[in-house]
Amino acid sequence: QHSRAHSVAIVGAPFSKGQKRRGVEHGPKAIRDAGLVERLANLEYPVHDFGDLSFQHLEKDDHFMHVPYPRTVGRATQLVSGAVSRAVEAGHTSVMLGGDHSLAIGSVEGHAQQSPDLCLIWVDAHADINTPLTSPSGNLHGQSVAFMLKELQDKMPDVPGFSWMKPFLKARDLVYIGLRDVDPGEHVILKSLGIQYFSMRDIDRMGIQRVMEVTLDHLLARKPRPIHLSFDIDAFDPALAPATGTPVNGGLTYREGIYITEEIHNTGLLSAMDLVEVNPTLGGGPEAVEATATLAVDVIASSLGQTREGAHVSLQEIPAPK
Ligand code: NNH
Ligand code: MN
Ligand code: MN
Ligand code: MN
Repeated sequence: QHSRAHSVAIVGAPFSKGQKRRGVEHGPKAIRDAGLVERLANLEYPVHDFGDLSFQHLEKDDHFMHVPYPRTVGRATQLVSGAVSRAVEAGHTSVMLGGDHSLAIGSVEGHAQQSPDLCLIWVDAHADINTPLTSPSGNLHGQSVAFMLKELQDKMPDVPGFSWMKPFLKARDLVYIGLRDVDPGEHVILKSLGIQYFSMRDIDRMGIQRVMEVTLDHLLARKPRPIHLSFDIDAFDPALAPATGTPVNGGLTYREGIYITEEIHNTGLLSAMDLVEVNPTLGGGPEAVEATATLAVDVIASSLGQTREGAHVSLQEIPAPK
């Protein structure tokens, strides 16, 4: 199956207050500097770069329990939601560049406003499904999915800043790939809601080909519907993606990561994606940062149809000498 060539909207989200390490707000610039727009232009898409959103930093934003910056993060996610919703409404495939992963609350919610039947593929070392009551760190980037899920509604306190949204996603419409650092509270949530996930151990056992077959079957067998891909760069092994806030050993290989995105592209159903947690102030130097940002560009280009086997869009025949 193959989709019509959608236009692509790039939405930069330079924001870092969903976690405690500054620098991830420079992720959008690092990814653009690694040649994102040029690489997508090679795919013959019309690319609209909408630039960076500008986030307000609220003066008075006290902790909620041990959760820092709840109102600032709530506002930021609301802004992202509006931008992604408008991009999808205008017919673009939305590409949100983070920033930290709390922004996905806004990105997936905004996408869901336009496509209420969407499904979500979360590629990450972490499950990001803590509630404020289970979170060891308090950081909102480790809680994004908990804000989305209908099944967790009565487990979530009213976090200041988030009254603009309601849970909109069912647990069966979500699949995780790449998990290897799951907190105890997250594990009980994954198990009690029966969420489909593939940890790195599952990838070791089954192979990435089978993982993608089961993932897409789980989400699309009943009916084809729009896909949201939320890709945390820390899903990759730290050897490949060192410039990120919480690296965890034993991550995806380059080929596993690209196979995931190729398979998602081949459904023709990708309608919005996030690429988050590239932090150019970490990783130990310019080479590490460039490697991480280039990898981010590879993930985005592959999600949007760049293939390893090559392609011929405007060429129909083998040229012969006259
Ligand atoms: N699970 C931890 C927490 O809740 C870490 C989350 N960190 C991430 N998530 N980078 O993708 O804080
Ligand atoms: Mn994450
Ligand atoms: Mn992560
Ligand atoms: Mn294609």
